[in-house]
Amino acid sequence: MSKTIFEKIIAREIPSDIIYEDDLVVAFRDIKPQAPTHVLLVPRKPVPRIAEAAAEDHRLLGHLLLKAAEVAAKLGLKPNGYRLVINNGPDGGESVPHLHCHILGGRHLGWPPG
Ligand code: DGP
Repeated sequence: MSKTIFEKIIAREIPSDIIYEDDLVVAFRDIKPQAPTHVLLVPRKPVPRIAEAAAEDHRLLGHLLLKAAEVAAKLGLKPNGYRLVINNGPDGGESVPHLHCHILGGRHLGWPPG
């Protein structure tokens, strides 16, 4: 299987603005920001999408969410709030088949999403 663009970012094979990493996840700025702050938090393990996550990913998924909140706070988003988004499949708007959590903030975000 060929590497996803996010695996290449994680491996430093292509450049990106990495703002956090640990043994399980990596966070970097989205190349096409949809808000003043737009960061992607991805597991190092190439789980294609949340629908493909397995019971063994339990700890990884918990870690991902806790780190999303931590990274959002580090980015100064905690006082005004922010949104976490995980797109799944064509109708969900998924374009990269490597699980990622969008962290969006810095402006008021409308609801419902488009
Ligand atoms: P999604 O549509 O949920 O699969 O989101 C994929 C996001 O990935 C999208 O907001 C743009 C971002 N993206 C795609 N290619 C790159 C890249 O090469 N570098 C960075 N930093 N972000 C990328």
